[in-house]
Amino acid sequence: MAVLHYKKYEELTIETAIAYAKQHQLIDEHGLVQAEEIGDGNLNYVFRIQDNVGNRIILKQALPYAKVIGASWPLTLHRAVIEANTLQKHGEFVPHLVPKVFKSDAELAITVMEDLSHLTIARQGLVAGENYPLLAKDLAEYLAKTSFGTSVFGLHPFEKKKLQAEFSNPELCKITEELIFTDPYNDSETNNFEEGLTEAVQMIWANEVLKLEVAKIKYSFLTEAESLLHGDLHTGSVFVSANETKVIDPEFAFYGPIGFDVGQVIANFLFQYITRTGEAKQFIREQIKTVWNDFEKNFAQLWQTKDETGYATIPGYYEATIAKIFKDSLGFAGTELIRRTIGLAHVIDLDSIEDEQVRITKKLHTLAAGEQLILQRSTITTIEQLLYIVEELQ
Ligand code: SR1
Ligand code: MG
Repeated sequence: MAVLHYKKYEELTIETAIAYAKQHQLIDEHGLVQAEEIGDGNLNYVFRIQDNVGNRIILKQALPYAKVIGASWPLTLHRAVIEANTLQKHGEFVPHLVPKVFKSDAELAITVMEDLSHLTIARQGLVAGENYPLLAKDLAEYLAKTSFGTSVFGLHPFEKKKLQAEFSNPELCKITEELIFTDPYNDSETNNFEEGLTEAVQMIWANEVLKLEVAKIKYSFLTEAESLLHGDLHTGSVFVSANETKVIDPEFAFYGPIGFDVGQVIANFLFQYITRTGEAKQFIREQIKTVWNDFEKNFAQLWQTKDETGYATIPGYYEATIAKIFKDSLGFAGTELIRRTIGLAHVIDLDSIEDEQVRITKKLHTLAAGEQLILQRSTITTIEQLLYIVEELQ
């Protein structure tokens, strides 16, 4: 057996990951073990390890660079601590919707957690045509309970400020600031789009009205420390089955505007809404309505029952707050639609469409929807209106 004597960070191999798990009694020390590296994300190693007496764990290690780019893009290891602490903090509000954390090791940037491999990554399942009846409802509950519970509406301001400092995550936020709010609107090297989109992309780069609105949305992301967000809540960050949902991977967590997480969820359902047809499309339509309506229902209930700071007693404040979150969500959803189509990090919902003509048409639809959500975010007031606008752009 490989023996670990780490004093400082070192990248794990399958052998040393097993050795680590044994040393820390996370699996049976003497039994037979199976392990594989299953990470398919952009940033980390993910080892699934199981022994022959029924223990199964996930051992995730942050790399000191972005795996998707290579060593030329260094990245803080502290994100592993942010991830483990966020899973635990969010777990206080929605224990059934996040994986259990067994161990967090800041030195080696390791988080050991519950193995969820009986579930499917939501994006993969959705792209394969699956429908998950609980997904939208569960995500709405996660969004409402984590955002309310970590905001000044649900926490004493001292506690909120303490958490805000603890979850400072500037390097990961910088990735979002550049990849979502800056690069897609400029001729940046990180952009990645196919030739058939060139004209549309150049129109985005030349659209000063759009760029002004994106600048305002970016400012909100940079400055509005409302709640402890997941920070990267796309459908690749969710494990799901017909009767279970688990939100994973909150390494981008930070204190930001509530609408950022909500908007990312809506946008990632919109990729499915735009790419599906017929009944399957209608199913997603209902899921998108559920995301917003259940988010609002949960948030309103918390507002009425768990108000920490007295805002619930001020007539009109709830309405103003929820309207702001809705408007922010539309703006953030719009920027997510655009960046996933022409920026660095794409989605298989679009890229896996084999027919080039269909793929380009869907991507143009996504770009148009993104633009309209950004530009009309102050005048769209209901989720049905949003869906109508997206549909009309077809
Ligand atoms: C270099 S990281 C690229 C993207 O992957 C992550 O999941 C985030 O979405 C980030 O924007
Ligand atoms: Mg991730």
